[in-house]
Amino acid sequence: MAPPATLRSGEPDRDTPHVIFIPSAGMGHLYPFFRFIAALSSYGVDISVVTILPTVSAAEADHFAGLFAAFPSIRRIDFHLLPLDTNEFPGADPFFLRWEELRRSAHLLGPLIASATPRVSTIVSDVTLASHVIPIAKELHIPCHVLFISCATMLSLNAYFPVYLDTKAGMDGIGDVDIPGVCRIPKSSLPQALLDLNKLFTKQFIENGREITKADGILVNTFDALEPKALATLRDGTVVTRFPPVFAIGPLTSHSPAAGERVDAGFPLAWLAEQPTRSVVYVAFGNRNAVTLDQIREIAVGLEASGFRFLWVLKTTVVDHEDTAELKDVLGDGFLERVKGRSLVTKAWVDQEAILKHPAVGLYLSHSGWNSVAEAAAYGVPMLAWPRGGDHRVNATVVVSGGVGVWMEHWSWDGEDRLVSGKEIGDKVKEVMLDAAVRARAAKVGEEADKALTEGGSSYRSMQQFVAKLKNN
Ligand code: UDP
Ligand code: G50
Repeated sequence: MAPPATLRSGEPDRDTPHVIFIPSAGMGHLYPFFRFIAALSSYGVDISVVTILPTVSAAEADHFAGLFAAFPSIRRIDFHLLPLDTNEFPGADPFFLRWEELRRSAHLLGPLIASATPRVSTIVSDVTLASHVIPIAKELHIPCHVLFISCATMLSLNAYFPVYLDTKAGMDGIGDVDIPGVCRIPKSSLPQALLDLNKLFTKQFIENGREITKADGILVNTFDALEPKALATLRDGTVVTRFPPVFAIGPLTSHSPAAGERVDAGFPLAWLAEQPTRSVVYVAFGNRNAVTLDQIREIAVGLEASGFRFLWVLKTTVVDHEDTAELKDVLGDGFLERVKGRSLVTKAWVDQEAILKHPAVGLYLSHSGWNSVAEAAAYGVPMLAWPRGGDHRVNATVVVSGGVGVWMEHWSWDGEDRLVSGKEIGDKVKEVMLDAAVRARAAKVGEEADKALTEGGSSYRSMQQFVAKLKNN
């Protein structure tokens, strides 16, 4: 998203806004932050980023280092967490625990923000920390924006869920949630944790949902043409009254290389470069494992049976540095040998955006994590959504309504011990790969995404409005 000439500035002057970013944990949360920071940095804004080291995963540490290397003028504000007694949360997800550590240390951010120079003019917080950061911002009389890393439909659920609890449930448990003006989310599509009000994630989600209504604005990684209804109803107060301004600034993408530009060097792009146009099924379920070993084996059967080339990014643990499994053990005897040449399976961190941008990719079999959906939308790659947990089913509703792809609603997700057979997976992959209508719809979404980001487009204008607001503070 290139800034307009009038906003491009040289040396920062005393009127230059200073934005302090407070990101959370997990690549799905850091990627949109880093992309937004990169976009904002070209608008002549002073930027500081609160950084917690060590990170939970190796990928997060690598990407923090990459951000500061690429943007030497961005200040790193080191932040040390108070120790958390993890025995309080047996079996909790390591990323949710980090969110909780951050939330419980958040009061220490106040002095850090107050003493930052030049004076902080706006805070941009991750949504997972919002209920702790917004009150601090209010105390300091500094405006606070929330960067919402999921879709606008999920934002509407986050904002409405506390209202839903106040008005109805609690007494007879959580049911379908009918978000005013947006859609009805069946109980079976809610993030699983929300069915249990005692879960750590649920407590955070409810507190954050209540507090984001008091933010000065919400930035969302989506665009008007993808989620017209959710955005319109959030903005007109139908979801909750007096909701803050919503800036739909997506799809957030990296700035180099430019869309359409081919970078075929390196792994696995060099391999992709040798494959015919739209011949490859890209398979990835996010930056952390979300699939059982038995299901991985069925996916392998399905991909092999589909007859198509595939590029499969396979993670076998939640945290990357614990992933020591050998692919040949995970996939079973002979699989890698049989598919060699026509396919690639890797456990490495890949540049997913470069993969989705590559013309050899014809389909993305995905867990429908929101960043992945936004990237597929940005590059017009059809998605076969197989939600695994959390917000994925809500995201998958947008995959369908927005035209990004199709969703296998009856395929099981985390916690349901039903295997989807290799035959079913293979048949569906084949069917969607050959479906010209699905491909055409996804391509149209890619065009809409381009339009949104180009001068005059909806996301471009939202970004300008946000920057103008920063400069007026
Ligand atoms: N990603 C990547 N390389 C990998 C794994 C993931 O670039 O090897 C990126 C992916 O492009 C996306 C993010 O990591 O931007 C994952 O976020 P998403 O919301 O899709 O899912 P999550 O991993 O949080 O479930
Ligand atoms: C991660 C996850 C499950 C999940 C979500 C994740 C979201 C995103 C929005 O990010 O729903 C969100 C809002 C408030 C909050 C946490 C997350 O407290 O594993 O559903």
